[in-house]
Amino acid sequence: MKNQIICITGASSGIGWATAKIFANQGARLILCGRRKEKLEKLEQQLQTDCHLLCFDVRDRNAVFAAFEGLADSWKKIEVLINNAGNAHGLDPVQTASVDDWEAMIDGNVKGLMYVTKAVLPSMIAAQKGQIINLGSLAGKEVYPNGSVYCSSKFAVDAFTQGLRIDLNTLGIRVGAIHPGLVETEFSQVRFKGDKERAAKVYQGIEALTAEDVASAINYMVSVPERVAIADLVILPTRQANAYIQHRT
Ligand code: 8X3
Repeated sequence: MKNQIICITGASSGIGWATAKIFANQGARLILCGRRKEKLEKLEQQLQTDCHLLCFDVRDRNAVFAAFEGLADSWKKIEVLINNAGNAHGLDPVQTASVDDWEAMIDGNVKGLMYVTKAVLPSMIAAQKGQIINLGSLAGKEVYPNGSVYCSSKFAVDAFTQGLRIDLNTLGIRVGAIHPGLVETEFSQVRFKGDKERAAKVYQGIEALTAEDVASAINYMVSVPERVAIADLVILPTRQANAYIQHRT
C-alpha cells in the first residue's frame, strides 16, 4: 500500500476520516475529497503522509469532473477509489417526506457516486488495474419503514456496483461494495437535521459499529492479494441481526 494513491470522498468525517487514517498509517498517498475545506485541512494536519485536498460537492457534476481533470500528473494515477460520500436526509413516509431531502439523497448518494467513478476511471483504465469500493448500506439490502428513498439510493449503489464490476471485468479493475448496519457517526444527526437527542436514540442500548470498524473492513478489502476481489461485504454490529431485529438492553 505504501505510496499507492488512494482517493476517498466524504473524507472530512466519520467513515471517510477513519479510512484516511488507516491508509495514512500504511504510507498511502491520499486524495481527500470533501465539501468542507477547513475540515479536510484539519485532517491533513493529523496525517503523516502526502495528501492532496479536493474540495467539491459530489452533487456538482461540473465540479467533480473539473477536480479530477485538474489533478497534477503526480496525483493522476489513482489506484483505489473509496466512494464514501453520502448521507441520509429525513426518515419519513413517502406521503409526507420532503422532496428536497429526496433530491439530496439521490443526487449525492447515487449520481454523485457515479460522477466520481466516471471521473476517476480513465487513469485506472489506462493502468489496467485499480479498485473501486462503494459505500452501500444495510439499507441497500433491506427496505425499512420511512426509509424508502434512502434505501432506494443505497439499492442503486448496490446495482451500480454490480454493473460496474461487469463492465470493468476485462480490465483488471476490482469493484466491490461494503454495506454497514448501525454505525455511530454523524449519520443520524445529519438524517435528523441536527436533532442530537433523536440521533442518540438510534444507538441507545446497542453497541453500534464505529467508523474505525468499517474502515478496517475497507482496509481488508484493499489489502487482499490482487487476484482477490471482495465483491460484497455486509458488516453489522453483533447485536443487530438485520434492519429490523436489534437486541437492545
Ligand atoms: C446506515 C445504516 O441501517 O441505519 O446506512 O440505514 S441504516
